[in-house]
Amino acid sequence: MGIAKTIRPYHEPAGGWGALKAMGSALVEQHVAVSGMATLSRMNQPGGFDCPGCGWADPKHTSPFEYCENGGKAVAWEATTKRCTPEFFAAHTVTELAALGDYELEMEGRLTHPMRYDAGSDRYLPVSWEEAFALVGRHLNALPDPNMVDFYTSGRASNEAAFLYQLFAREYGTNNFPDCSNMCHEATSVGLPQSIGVGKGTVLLEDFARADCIFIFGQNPGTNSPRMMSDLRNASRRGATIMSFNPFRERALERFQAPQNPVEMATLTSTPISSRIFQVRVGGDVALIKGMMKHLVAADEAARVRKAAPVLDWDFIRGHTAGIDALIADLAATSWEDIERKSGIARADIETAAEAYMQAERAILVYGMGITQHRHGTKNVQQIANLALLRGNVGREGAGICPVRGHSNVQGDRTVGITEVPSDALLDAIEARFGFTPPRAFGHNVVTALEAMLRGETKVFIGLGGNFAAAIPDWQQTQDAMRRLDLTVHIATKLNRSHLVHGRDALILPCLGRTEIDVQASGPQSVTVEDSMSMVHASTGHNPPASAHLKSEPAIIAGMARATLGNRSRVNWEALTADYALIREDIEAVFPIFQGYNERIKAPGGFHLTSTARERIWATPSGKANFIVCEGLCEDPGVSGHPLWLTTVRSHDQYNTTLYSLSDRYRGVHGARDVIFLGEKEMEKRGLKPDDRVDIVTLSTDGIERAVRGFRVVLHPFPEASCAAYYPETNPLVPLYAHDPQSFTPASKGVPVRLVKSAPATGAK
Ligand SMILES: Nc1nc2c(c(=O)[nH]1)N[C@H]1C(S)=C(S)[C@@H](COP(=O)(O)OP(=O)(O)OC[C@H]3O[C@@H](n4cnc5c(=O)[nH]c(N)nc54)[C@H](O)[C@@H]3O)O[C@H]1N2
Ligand SMILES: Nc1nc2c(c(=O)[nH]1)N[C@H]1C(S)=C(S)[C@@H](COP(=O)(O)OP(=O)(O)OC[C@H]3O[C@@H](n4cnc5c(=O)[nH]c(N)nc54)[C@H](O)[C@@H]3O)O[C@H]1N2
Ligand SMILES: [Mo]
Repeated sequence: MGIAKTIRPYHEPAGGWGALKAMGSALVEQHVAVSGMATLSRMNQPGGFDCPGCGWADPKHTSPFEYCENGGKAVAWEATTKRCTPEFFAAHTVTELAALGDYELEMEGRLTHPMRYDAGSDRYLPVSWEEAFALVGRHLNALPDPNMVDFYTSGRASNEAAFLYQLFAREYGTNNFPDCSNMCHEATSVGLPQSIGVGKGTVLLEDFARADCIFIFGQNPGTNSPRMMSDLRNASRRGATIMSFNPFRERALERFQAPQNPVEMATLTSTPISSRIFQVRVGGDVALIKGMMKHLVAADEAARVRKAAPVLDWDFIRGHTAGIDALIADLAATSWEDIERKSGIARADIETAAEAYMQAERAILVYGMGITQHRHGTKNVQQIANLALLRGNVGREGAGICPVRGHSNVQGDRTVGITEVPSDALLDAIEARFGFTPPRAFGHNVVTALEAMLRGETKVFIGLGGNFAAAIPDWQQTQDAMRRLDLTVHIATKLNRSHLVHGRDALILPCLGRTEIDVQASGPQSVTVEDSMSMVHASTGHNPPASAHLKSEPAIIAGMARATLGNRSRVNWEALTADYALIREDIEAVFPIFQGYNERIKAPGGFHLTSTARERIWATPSGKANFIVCEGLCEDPGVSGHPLWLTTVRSHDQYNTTLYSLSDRYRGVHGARDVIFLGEKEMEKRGLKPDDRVDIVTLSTDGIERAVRGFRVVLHPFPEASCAAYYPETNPLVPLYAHDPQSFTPASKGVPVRLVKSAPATGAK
């Protein structure tokens, strides 16, 4: 496709008619035009299902229009009438399928039968559920050590499925729970407990209606949590100050036309969202936030001299926190010159942002993957906490820290026990309830799981949803390691890359989706999920299952558990599968915060799992909230010189590794994903012009070459020393070693790279 067709700048606001049109075409493309609309009307409603898209909260589940363009795409994707049947698998070898793109694989539609890999014909062949479960049992029971198995979870699994899954793995004997969260908000789960004693956000949706100021760091709400746009729009219309910090000028951070608002739609007007977007350099957030804090401290000092009202909340700082002196000393030792150079933002601009923050009585600090997916991800998160604590913006109405979670139940999965570092309290409670002794040794996260696979120690991989092989970093090495496994098992709704990067034995186990009716022995079942604001609520599917051969996730887990553990199990798997209310009783017994679980989910909107920090109770060893100093400003002190930092981002038309189309409307890219966004200065430095083809090469420190080739240069107003390209196509560039040392989050938003003009052969497309 020529450049004119590929690159077409988008001048409209985010949302609006463009969003409605895009949702309509997603429904048509998936052949669900009529039933899809009926399905959508039940989304996020009482008695309906929870949107399988993002983890943003819902306003009490009462408005008839609680869905958005990308939620609509997620539902259409699941409710599609297309089917990926045994006939399809019979017609293609796995080698042939592996040559297809990710978009093409999932476009085959919903999986209909359990399938087992047959090496002789290089095909997946149908297998009965009983044989599939027995195969899992045989492999697991043949291993000398349960820690040779990894139990991966993707964050769409319900609380009920996730709880059963961890129970199965722990009774089998391992805490190996690599989780999509390890590549996502782990820096939050590790960083915030050190700062404020809890690894989750501290705000509720109603706080957005009261905040005077909302800062958004490294998060793209118009694409990844579009229901948040109505909260931002309302805040903007009330006069709250919104400012964003992002290398991209994301359209939805600029202006938004609410598809639900008849006046904006009819008059083609929109609401401005951010009063300023500060285009921070990739990896420049520590510098940026230190700059803001430096200004706050200076302004406070000046106010003290003038005997004016203090800028810092000293009552809060003295009564509730520890570590302020070290923080102030570090800020004093950090020069404005370094702050400007590293963040790419002028001092005056940083001061403007800090002034807006100072003037707000109540501020919310929102952040996403632009903050967490760095080598200093944990430190990044903690700088946001520092900024909040300086003005007592935690545990007050209209104020707080708001990490925006990814998958719709990633937070819930962690709450109900998917963790590789279980507390004694959790293990004791499991033992007390079920009577088996769970293992105490900590297990694998994503990075350590991959390292163990590379060393050949791991033999079996089981995936509860997700697309592990595509989501992980360093494909060249890591996918090879996956191919050497004895058995790979994937519980999935659609065919994806992970099913083709398989072990010697391999199973694809197709499951019901969230939109579908789930009937078990006691009748139709509901599941529960927890959103980004810690609200727990029920989700009930209404569509007929995509195939009569599907099983629910809890039933599949129970089937594997029974086949593996047999009579030695202390868990009544059959009873739990027959009635999910019994699973919730078990969850409540193990986690007392779920007290009254089955009753409380009957309330529309569900119930809130209280957060201690919200009550200003600090569950830290010191009993105080902690200011935590980040030494220096650098992403990666090991990298010398001034490299170009690559960030890997989502387009508007993808859900993680699922591609809805090859376009990215708001950023003006159509029909192509092999592009690299580059600012004018960085292009000039390299003698590049738009449409040139380049190879992107990682500045690896382990001597291994990591490159992707023939990427098309797109001129974009991007900051210096920074560039961006799409995930997952650029995952081969992210070295496994390049992770945050504390949270082990791969640094997929900060890869040091160089660009090389592509050889003509790869360039001529
Ligand atoms: N439609 C849709 N919804 C989704 C998803 C999806 O793929 N599609 N994914 C779900 C999941 S699992 C997650 S985790 C969330 C992800 O949602 P987001 O957190 O929004 O994730 P990204 O789009 O990867 O990146 C976020 C933003 O960070 C910016 N950024 C990149 N590098 C930096 C940096 O160094 N500093 C700063 N300040 N900003 C930076 C990018 O330009 C981008 O605007 O969304 C969830 N919801
Ligand atoms: N370079 C780079 N890498 C990244 C990121 C990045 O920004 N840059 N982001 C990271 C993040 S934030 C995340 S969360 C991970 C995502 O990693 P994953 O969660 O592993 O990946 P997804 O793409 O969300 O998984 C999609 C697959 O899930 C299956 N699926 C969908 N719905 C269901 C269901 O209801 N049940 C079951 N059992 N299966 C279902 C389908 O088969 C589909 O193909 O990727 C991470 N990797
Ligand atoms: Mo995520």
